[in-house]
Amino acid sequence: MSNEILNYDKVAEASLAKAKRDGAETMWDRKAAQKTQCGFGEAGVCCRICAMGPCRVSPVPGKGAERGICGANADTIVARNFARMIAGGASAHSDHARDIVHAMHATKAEGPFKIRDEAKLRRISAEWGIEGADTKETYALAHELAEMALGEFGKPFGTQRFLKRAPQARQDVWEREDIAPRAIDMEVTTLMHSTHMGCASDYESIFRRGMRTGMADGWGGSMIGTEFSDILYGTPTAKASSSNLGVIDKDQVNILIHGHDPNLAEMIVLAAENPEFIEMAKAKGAKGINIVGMCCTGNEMTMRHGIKIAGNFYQQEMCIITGAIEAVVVDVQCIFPALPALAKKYHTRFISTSEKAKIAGDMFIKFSEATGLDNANEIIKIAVENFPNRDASKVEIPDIKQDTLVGYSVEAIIDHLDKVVNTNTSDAMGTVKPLTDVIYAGVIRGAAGVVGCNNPKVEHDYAHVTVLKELIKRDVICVVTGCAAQAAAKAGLLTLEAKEMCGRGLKEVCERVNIPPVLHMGSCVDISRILHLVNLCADVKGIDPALLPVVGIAPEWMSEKAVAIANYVVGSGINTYLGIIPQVLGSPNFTKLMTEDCQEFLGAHFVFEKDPLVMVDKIMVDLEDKRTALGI
Ligand code: BF8
Ligand code: SF4
Repeated sequence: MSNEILNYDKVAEASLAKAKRDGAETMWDRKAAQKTQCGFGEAGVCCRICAMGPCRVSPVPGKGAERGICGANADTIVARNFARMIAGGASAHSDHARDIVHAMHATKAEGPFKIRDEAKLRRISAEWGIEGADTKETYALAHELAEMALGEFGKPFGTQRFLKRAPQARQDVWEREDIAPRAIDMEVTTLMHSTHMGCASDYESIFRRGMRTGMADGWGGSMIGTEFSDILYGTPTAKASSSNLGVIDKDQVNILIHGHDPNLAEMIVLAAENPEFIEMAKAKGAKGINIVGMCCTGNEMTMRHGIKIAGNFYQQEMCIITGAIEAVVVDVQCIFPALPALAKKYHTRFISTSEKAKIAGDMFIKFSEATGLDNANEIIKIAVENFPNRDASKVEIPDIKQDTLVGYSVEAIIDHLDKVVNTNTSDAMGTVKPLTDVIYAGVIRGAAGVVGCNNPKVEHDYAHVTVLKELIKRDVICVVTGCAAQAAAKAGLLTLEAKEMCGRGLKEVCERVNIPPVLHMGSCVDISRILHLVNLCADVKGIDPALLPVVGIAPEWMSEKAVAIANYVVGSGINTYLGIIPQVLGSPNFTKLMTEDCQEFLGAHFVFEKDPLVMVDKIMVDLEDKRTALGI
């Protein structure tokens, strides 16, 4: 096992050494077993869309087979493979959102699924044109809005309702280029159809359809997921939390919540407050119940409740290896199928809860809105009863944790800006204008959304943290979500003290507004919060967001969801920097379309750059070019 790429992370070394002692297999062992990864797959030129194949065309033009059996060339094969990743990613985000909407449809005043942000319910209802949004009875309105939202997935006509949030100039681009997404399911289905054997072969046409499907994710599924979760569980406000494996407490019953959908996790957090369970835990010899989060379920719960962050994607095995987790509870997405077998090396119970993500190997407890709180109670009981089974000789929790600030929804950011504006000027309150103003004034040179996963192709967290540190040093304010946010949390960047790492301008802004230079905006569906924020800033000036000095960055991405995200960010006019090269290089034409040509019709493009320091240099040139073009 090569540990070179783990050097950056101090937790990893000890944790993996312990795994070895315990005879536990990790992702690093499996990565080594994979040996050299397939060059055809890496270049995107392997096609197994039909059973005449698999066909592999040459990743190097002019060498070897140039076409599959049906005649598809590298351009078509690469475009189709890439498009199908977008379809996978858009489906995952959007189907998650649909479950949130169903939960909203099941709300009742007497709970446990109830409306917690009524003002937002009424605001979104008014935005979507529901008559009587101000006056209707809360739950009648919630059910009406939920039904309307379900229509966004399958309505036969029209485009996504949230598109109207963008400035007119951007909406015009979408209309002109025919990338305004229609019903979410329709976009995914159409894309799967287009990329079926013997359908579209024109790579640009496939790219555009992929882009529209990505847009259905960002402005449809993800935005619905975020906004409706806020209505159900509360819009996040700034709060303190802590992060890294050290948040696991050897004296308590530790429950790890992992995945993406907050519906069950909310019930678990609610149920864990029950004094009966605390007493039960004490009777078993524990001091209490400690819920810790991972991946985006962790992000959802830290944003709304300050739940401690055990780590990001690549630490999911390390949590179990501490030997101190009584139960791992998972919902959907980014969960290693390896976890149940790893859990069996310890006393840990592994509980999967979604039929969409039933994971073989230990327990399955079927979650539904009707039984949600009962499911949560059962899970907590299992965890508490498992505490005495813990083997003290196997417990080793790295003594590393970092205080962190979380909870920066768009509303929370505006709230912080208001507090400054209110005391110092007569500017309008309740807007992002002060943020746009400091960018235009040059105090801040620009803004970056840093998002996405971990990937064993690179040093873990190194790219995230390097990009963030270098950008804030250069007065670029950063917002983060997903596993990038958790990397930032562990590195101490989500603190007020991190202002000391900033350039002079950003430091002053952090001091005046009382915010960290890197703001945790939530889970990966919450990249829709970033979209909303950027579009509000553009709206202040009445311009296309493509003109703003703003970039999107995914330094260590790995999932199909990240591909969908990158597409909707570019489609929204924001240049997007990818630290992991997507599997498209087998088609120089498609690569050029992504990295250059699409600039012409979308006003934005992708940039592939593995080296985070070189990436930052490129980003600074990009931001300064945008500033020059704006005359600021
Ligand atoms: O949706 S950043 S590894 S946890 S895919 Fe997964 Fe990637 Fe993490 Fe969240 Ni997003
Ligand atoms: Fe081969 Fe064409 Fe079938 Fe793909 S669709 S597997 S290239 S024959």
